[in-house]
Order: sequence, then C-alpha cells, then structure tokens
Amino acid sequence: MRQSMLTTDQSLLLNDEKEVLSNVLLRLAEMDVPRDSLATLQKATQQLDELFLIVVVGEFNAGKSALINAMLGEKVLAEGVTPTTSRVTLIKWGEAKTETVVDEGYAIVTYPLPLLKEVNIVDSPGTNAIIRQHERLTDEFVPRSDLVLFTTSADRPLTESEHQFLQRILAWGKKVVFVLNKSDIFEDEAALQEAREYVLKHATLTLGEPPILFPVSARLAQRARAEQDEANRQQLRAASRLDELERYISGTLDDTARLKLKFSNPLGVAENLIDGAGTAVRTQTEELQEDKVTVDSLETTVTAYEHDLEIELAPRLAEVDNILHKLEMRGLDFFDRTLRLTNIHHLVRGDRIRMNFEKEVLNDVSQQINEQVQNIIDWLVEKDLREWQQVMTYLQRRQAHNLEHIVGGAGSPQAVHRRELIDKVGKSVNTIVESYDRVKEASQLAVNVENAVAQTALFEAGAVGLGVLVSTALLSSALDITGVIAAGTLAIVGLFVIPYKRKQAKDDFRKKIITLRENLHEALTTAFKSESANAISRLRDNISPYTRFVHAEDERIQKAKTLLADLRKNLSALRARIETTVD
Ligand SMILES: Nc1nc2c(ncn2[C@@H]2O[C@H](COP(=O)(O)OP(=O)(O)OP(=O)(O)O)[C@@H](O)[C@H]2O)c(=O)[nH]1
Ligand SMILES: [Mg+2]
Repeated sequence: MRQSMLTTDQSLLLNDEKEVLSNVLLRLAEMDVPRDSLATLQKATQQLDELFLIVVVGEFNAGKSALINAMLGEKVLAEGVTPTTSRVTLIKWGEAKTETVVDEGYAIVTYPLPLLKEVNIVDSPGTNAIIRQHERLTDEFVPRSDLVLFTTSADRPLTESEHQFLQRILAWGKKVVFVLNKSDIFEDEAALQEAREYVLKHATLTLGEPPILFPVSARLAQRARAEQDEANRQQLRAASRLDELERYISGTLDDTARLKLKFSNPLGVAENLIDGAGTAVRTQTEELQEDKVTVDSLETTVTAYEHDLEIELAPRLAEVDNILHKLEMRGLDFFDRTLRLTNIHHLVRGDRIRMNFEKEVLNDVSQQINEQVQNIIDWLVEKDLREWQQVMTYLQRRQAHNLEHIVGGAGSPQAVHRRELIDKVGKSVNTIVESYDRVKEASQLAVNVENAVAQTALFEAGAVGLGVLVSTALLSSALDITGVIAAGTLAIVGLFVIPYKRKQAKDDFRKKIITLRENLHEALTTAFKSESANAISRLRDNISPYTRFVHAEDERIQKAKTLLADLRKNLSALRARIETTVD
C-alpha cells in the first residue's frame, strides 16, 4: 500500500485542524459546556487521527489477520488455523509495537508503520466466533468505518455465519468490498472462477446488486515480501493479486468528497457546540440585563447619596460657625459697651462683669451648638435610613421580577447563583432596614462625634472653657484698671489705658473665638465626614457581593462572546482551507 494517503498540504491542514480543535475543546471546557458535548467533540477530533478506518470481517480462519499483515507488509497480528483472533483489535500507529487488552472483547495494537498514521484497521474474531464481540463490531466500528473488507475463504466461500453477519451490517449503508482469500489453493483458474461465481451470486441476493469482489492470496503476498529474488518476488506479488485490492482501497479512501467530509466532520461538531455556547451566552446576557439595571440603580443611588452628604454637610456646619460668629459679635459689642470710662465704677467689680458677660454674651451658646450638632446627626441618620430603604426597594423590585420570570426554568447555573446572591443581600438589607433604630443610631453617632471633638485641642478652648478664659482676661484687665486708678489720673485712664485694654480684650477674645471656630469646624467636619464614609461603606459592603458578581458576570460574558467569535473565525478559516487543499 502507499506509505501516505495525504499530500503534504493535506497533512499540514490536518495538523492545524487538530490544533484548532483542541483549542476549541479547551476553551469550551472553561465555559461550562456540558461534558458529554465536549466528549463528542473530543471523539470527533480523535477521529481525525483515525482518518481512514478499514474494518475486516469474515469467518474464523478466512485469513483476515493474514490479509492485514500482507497489506501492512509486517507480521503485526497472529495467524493460525484454529480460531485465533479472540478480540476486536484496533491496529493504529504508535511509536512502538504494543498490545493493550482493553477488555475481554477489545484490544488495541500499535505499530510504528507510517501508513498507520492515516489508516486504522480493525481486525475481528470470526463471524462464527463469540457473538458478544460482534455487537462492538457492528455497533461501534462498522458505523465509523470507511470501508468494510468482507473476507471469505476460497475453501468455504460465504458461510452461513458470514451471510448472517453481512445482513446485519448492511443497515449502516457502508461500502462493503468482498475479498475471496486463499485463491492460491486452486489448481486452476476455473475452480477459482467457480468460487467467485458462488460468492457473487449469494452476495448479490443479499445486497440486491453484484458486489465488488477481489480474489487474493494473503499468503502469496506475504511470501512476496519475504522473497529476496526480485523476479520471484514480482511473480508472487502478481499471483497474490493484492495490488488490485490495494489500488481499489487507495482509490476509495482518496475520494475527494469523502476526504472533505472527513476533514469537515469535527468542524461541524465544533461549530455546533460553539453555537450552543453562543445561545447559552445570549441567554445569560438576557438574564443579566435586569441585574445590570438594578446594579446601575444601586450604584447611582449610593453615589448620589455620597454626593449629597458631601454638599449638604457644609451648610449645616456653617450653622455652627454662625452661632460662634454671633457670639463674637456679641462679645465685641459687650467689650465696647463695658470697657469705657463712664463705666469705671463697674469695672472694678470683676465678678459682676463676668456675670454680665456670661448672661449677655455666652448665653446658651453651648446648648445652641449642641442642638445644631444634634440636628446634623438627625439629618444624617434620617438620610441613611432613607438610603437603605431605597436600596431595599431596588432589590425587592429585582426579586419580584425574578419570581415573574422563574416559570421558564431556573436558568443557567450563573442565574441561579445570582438569584441566591440577591436573596442573601436583599435579606441582609431588609434586616438592617427593619431593625433600624433611629435613636440608637443617633446616640451612637453623637458619641462618635463627641469623641472626635474631645480629641481635639478644642476642649480646653471650647465652649466649656470659653467663659472661664474670657472672664480671666476680663478680671485681669479689670484688676489692672483698679491698679491704674489708684496710681494715675482718670484722664490718662480714660484716654489711653481703657481703650488700650479694650482693644486688648477684643483682640484676645476674637483670637480665641477664631481658634475655637476653626477647631470646632475641623473636628466636626472630620467627625461627620468619617461618619458619612462609614455609612457609605456599610451600604457598599452589604450590596457588594451582588454588584461584584454582576460585574464579574458581565465581564465574563463579554469575554466569552469575543472568544466564541474568534473560535468561529478559526473554524471558518479551516473550512476555506479544506476547500482549496482537498480537491
Ligand atoms: N493457503 C492460504 N492460507 C492462508 C491464506 N491466508 C491465510 N492463510 C492461513 O489461514 C489460517 C488462518 O489465517 P488467519 O489470518 O489467522 O485467519 P483469521 O481470519 O484471522 O482467523 P481468526 O482470527 O481465527 O478469525 C492461517 O493458518 C493462515 O496461514 C492464504 O491466502 N492462503
Ligand atoms: Mg485473525
């Protein structure tokens, strides 16, 4: 037989195709394509390695194994007069000669013959031998075969068991070629002709048309291989008539249409799977659509919330500034009114001035500040609760949509997972909303803000300490004034000392207020910003298992789409190559 049935280009194409297909297999495996679909593709790909499959059948002792040995030119299989081949045996290419008994009825033999890279041959036990093994032959190998060599022995042509077997395999519509082996046993051509006629006649009855029949002698062909003398060798070879059979086999296997079909078959399987995966991906896209909308809404509302907190906090904190600003105004006014010469009699009464200062200036500033801070806290708590409610509404809407659409089946594993996630996230959000305790949240916040404020240097110069500091300053200036009165004249006191003291007291007071305002502003800003940030991250933490999953799914689906498109492109490129390479 020829060493190779493929041209170089066809061999290259075959290699490339195998590579592309194994890549398709790998990629599809990553995409959760059902295992049995992958197995189908794997099998179809493997069949490229068994590009041509010849199945040899016939009764025991017909010389099936001998015929295969003759065609391979090597004694690969055992021959014998008693039933010899006991298992269906696949002979394929391998680096070394090996025999693997797969099970009782099936064995694989490998042999390093180049021809076996393209042609796999199945040898079989006699048709009259163990029936169980025929099932494998008729159901597994015959359907996959390109050619069935129906071998019958010239000394008992077409036996009853062969005939029955022939009927069984006809259903597959396979090409069956008859080999009348052991043609060397006949003394003359007439006897051979008689045997031929017999086979033709009976086979025609079964097939409905005359079969193709090759009388050969496997034995003579084997002898020819072993013969050293060229003339003898050629004579034996001619007498074996094996060339005619081999030419026929090559011609059949070389058939362009059939070869194209062989090359295309696994591509069709791969395309089919890719289409399936594409449909799955499209379904997943649809399933994800509603979630993307929900996630977008969730993200938009949380971002808007974050933004609101940022811009609404400033005017609220400005209210606190305002309280201090009014305090400053009152203070300055107080000094203007109090620290004057006409008031000199009162000035010596430091405790009275301090009382007046507390009453007129300090007033209930601490309480006002407290109230405003409390207002901010209430605002924050209320906003937070409303945000949680909003998030819950979105999740509930999504769940309701799920319930409506669940009728058509549970959907992909991803869809199921996603639904469980929404359920989980929804429940946790629900629990938070339902157990939201405004009072508790507010008092917790108040503690946090107080702590933050207390941690600043403010406490010393703060509202609490303010009265003390201011009155100390006042007292000292008042005492000084008493001293001055004792020592100097009223004119000097009135013209220079009192305005000077007034200015000093005002400056001092203003400085303290500014420090107080800055410190308080910063402490409150920091405290509220950190509380806002906490609120935001608590929200985000709660919904993130869901949003993260939806984002990841979206990304995965996009990638899968690109990948499938690429694979499809590779397959059609191969198809185009098959058209040009096999013709
Ligand atoms: N005279 C002659 N004998 C042959 C020829 N081919 C095979 N034989 C002999 O026939 C016997 C059976 O050959 P096998 O090849 O073992 O037959 P088989 O069909 O494989 O038989 P099982 O494996 O038992 O089914 C052996 O002794 C072979 O030497 C041939 O062309 N002419
Ligand atoms: Mg045999």
